[in-house]
Amino acid sequence: MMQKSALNVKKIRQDFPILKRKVMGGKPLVYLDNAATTQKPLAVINAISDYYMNYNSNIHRAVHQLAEEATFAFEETRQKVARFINARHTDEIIFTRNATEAINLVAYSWGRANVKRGDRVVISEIEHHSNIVPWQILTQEKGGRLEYIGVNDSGYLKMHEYEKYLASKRVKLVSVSQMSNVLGTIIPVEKIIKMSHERGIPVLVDGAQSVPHMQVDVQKMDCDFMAFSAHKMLGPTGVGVLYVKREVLEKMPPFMGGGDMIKEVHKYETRYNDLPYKFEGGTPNIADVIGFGAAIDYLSNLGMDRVREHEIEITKYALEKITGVKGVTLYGPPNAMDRGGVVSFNIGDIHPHDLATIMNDHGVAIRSGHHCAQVLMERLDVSATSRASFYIYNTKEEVDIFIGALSEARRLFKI
Ligand code: 7TS
Repeated sequence: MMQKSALNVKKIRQDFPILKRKVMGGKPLVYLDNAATTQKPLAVINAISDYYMNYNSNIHRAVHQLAEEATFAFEETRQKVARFINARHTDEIIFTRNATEAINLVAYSWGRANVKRGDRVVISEIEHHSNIVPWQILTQEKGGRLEYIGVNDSGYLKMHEYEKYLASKRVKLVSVSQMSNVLGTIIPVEKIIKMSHERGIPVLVDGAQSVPHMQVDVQKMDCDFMAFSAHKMLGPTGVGVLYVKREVLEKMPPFMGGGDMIKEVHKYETRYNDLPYKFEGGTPNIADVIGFGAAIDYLSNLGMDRVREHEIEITKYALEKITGVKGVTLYGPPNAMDRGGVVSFNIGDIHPHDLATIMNDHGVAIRSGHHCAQVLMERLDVSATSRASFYIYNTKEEVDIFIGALSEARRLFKI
C-alpha cells in the first residue's frame, strides 16, 4: 500500500504561479535550487501588491490612517516571526535585509564591544561565507583568533575539537550553522549551546537553512542569537531576521545610526529608541516584511513537522536513486534523517557547471559551484559540487526527471 504523503503537494503546487512555467522550449520547470531561494506562493505576492495598491505609507511616524495600517501590518509580521520560532518576547525580533546582514549586525555591535585582543571566535568548516567573513573582519580588527571545528568524512562536526577549543578559556563566541547548505548535515546545536553556556559563552545559530525546513524553537534551543532569511522560506528577498535574547540585546550598542532608531537627538548626543527599533535605523523594507507575514502564515498552516517529514521523504528517495547512478560521488551524511533536503554530488570528472547546463536543457534547475562555502570545498578537496535542494512543492516525479537528466549527462560524457 502507498504510504500517505506528509503534504498535499498537488494542492500546494497550485498556489505557486511560477510552477506552471515552461522553460527551455516547453519543458516543465523542475525547480531544485531551493537552498538558494524558494518560490513564492500567490498569498505572498498578493500581500505585497495589496500594500502598494491600498495602504502604501511609511511606518512608525505619521498618525494618518494609511500609516497606521502599514505600521500594524509590519508589526504583525514581527509577532508572527516571534511565534514561529517561539521567541519569548516580540521585541527580540530585529528585521534586517537578509541573514548576512543579521550576522554582520552581531559582529559589528556585540562583537566590537566584547571581543578583545587574544580572544577567540569558534565557527566550523561547514559555514557559509556569511558566517565566516564577518568573524574574520572582527578578529583581524581586534587581534583575536578564528578557530574552526572540523568536519569528518561523513559530514558531521568533530565535537572533540570543539571541546578542546572550549577548554582554552579564551572563547568569546561560538557561531555555527544549524544546517549545512552543501552537505545538508543537521548540526546538534542544542548540545553545542549547552556546552558553551556551561562556560558562559554565547552562541549564534545561523538558521538560514534550518528555519525554513524544520520546527525551530529558540527557547528550547536556548541560543543567544539566530539569523535567517525570508526568501528561503517562501517570503520575498530583502528581508532577514535577527533574533537576540532580550538580556543580551539590552546590552548591545546600536549598529546603524539614523531615523527610527532614536528617541531624541541633540547636537552632540542621542537617546536611542526602545528595543528592537534601536537596531532598525532608516525606513525598513515595509512591503516585503508584510509579504513575509503571509509566508509565515502559509508555512504555519502546513505545519513545520509535516514540511520536515515531506523533505525527509523526498531526500530519502533522491539519495536512493542517485546512489544507483554510476560515477556519482555523494557528499554529506548517508542517512536522510541526519540531513535537510539538500543533495550535493559530483559525477565522474564532469565540471558541475557543465552538468548544471545539461540539467537546464531538461528544464531542471540545480545549483553548481562552491555554494559560498569555499572553506568546506577545500576540506572536501573539490573546487565545486552540483546541488539539488528540495522544498514543499517538489515531487518524486521531479526527482525522476532529475535522475533521468543525470543519466543522460553520464552518457554524453561517456562515464
Ligand atoms: N547561511 C547559510 C547557511 C546559507 O545557506 C546562506 C545562503 C546564508 C547564510 C546567507 O543568506 P542570505 O539570504 O543572507 O544570502 N545560502 C545560499 C545558497 O546555499 N545558495 O545561494 C545562497
